[in-house]
This record gives sequence, structure tokens and C-alpha cells, in this order.
Amino acid sequence: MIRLFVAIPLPEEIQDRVSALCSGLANVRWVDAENFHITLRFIGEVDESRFEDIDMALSVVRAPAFRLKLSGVDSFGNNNGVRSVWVGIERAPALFHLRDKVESALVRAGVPPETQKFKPHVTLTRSRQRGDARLGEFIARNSLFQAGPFPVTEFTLFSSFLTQSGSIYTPERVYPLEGAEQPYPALQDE
Ligand code: 2AM
Repeated sequence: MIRLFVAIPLPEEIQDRVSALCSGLANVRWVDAENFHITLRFIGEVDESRFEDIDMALSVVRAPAFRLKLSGVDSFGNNNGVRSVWVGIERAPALFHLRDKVESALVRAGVPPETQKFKPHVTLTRSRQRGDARLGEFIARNSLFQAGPFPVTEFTLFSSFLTQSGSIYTPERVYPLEGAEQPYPALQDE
């Protein structure tokens, strides 16, 4: 079996900006900067024999390149505590368009449809523990955080290998978006 997801990694300069946020909470393991990404679709464990079908389906996705801006910090969680802390994405119709194209391609390849609403984000830390009392302060302090805009000219099929010390993400395939060869300012601004 192979664990797969489709995502947009962050350019290095944006990784650095996001990485600078990662301090000030107790007992959390921050995501390594090179692992920061925006998940378009978590596929999960599939038989290796399905990989070619998934790759074929994703390779025919046609969607325009665009620009994205990161904005604000928030958390997912419930009464049992915080599940993750993340950086948000500014309104981005082209990102949702790409996500829809990826979704239809995967369903055509036999992947069961996604049932959860798409809430794009970049995870900073995941935790199963009860929330740190300083979390509210952390979120408030970083609520005006912004990074970008940066160009999104491709998306990536990653495999994920779970280890004791965290997940190892490997880019398996990269798919270009249309118009990516245009000069950066000409890309559709979100
Ligand atoms: P997260 O960042 O919000 O944790 C690889 O695990 C990527 O797929 C992560 O970005 C993760 O989102 C996302 N993902 C979505 N659903 C998942 C699930 N059920 N299990 C693991 N990862 C999931």
C-alpha cells in the first residue's frame, strides 16, 4: 500500500516566512519548513497498482496557474482540544477551481469522492493534546500575518511515509498548470 495526497508545496521564501511563526507554544512539534504545503486532496492508502491510474488521471488536469496569498492563523479542533494550528489562504477562486478539477480526476480514477468541505490551509503543528493556554494569544498575535502573493505554477502528488518522528513526504509526480511560462506578474491575481 502507498499513502498519497495531492498538494501545493510552498516556495522557499514563503517557507521561511511561515517558519518564523513557529515558536511560542509549549509541547508541540512544528512541521518542518520543507514540509509546509496546501493539501488539495488527501487520497490515503491505496494499493500500489492504483498509482498509475491516479497519476494518469492527474496528468490530464487542465487548470490555469495563479497566485496565492497566505493570511492569518487559526486552529482546527473540538472540545477535546486543538487538533492543528494553521495559516490560512486569502480568497482564491482559482485554487478551488484546481481542487475541483483534481477531485473529478481522482473520482474518474476510482478514488471515492471527498465528503469533507475544502478548507485550504498550511498546517504549522498537529496535536492530540489539550490546547495550550497560550494558543489564543498565539492566534491573536499572528492574525495579521500575510505572505505572498506567490505563483502557483504546478501541483504535486506526494507519498507519505509515517514514522515515529513524523511523516516523510516524497514528491512522486509534478503536474504543470497552464500559462505557468508567463512572466510572474501576468498570472491571475487572487
Ligand atoms: P493537515 O495538514 O490538515 O493535517 C498529508 O497528511 C496531508 O493530508 C496533510 O496536509 C493533512 O492535512 C491532509 N489530510 C487530510 N485528511 C487527512 C487524513 N484523514 N489523514 C491524514 N492526512 C490528512
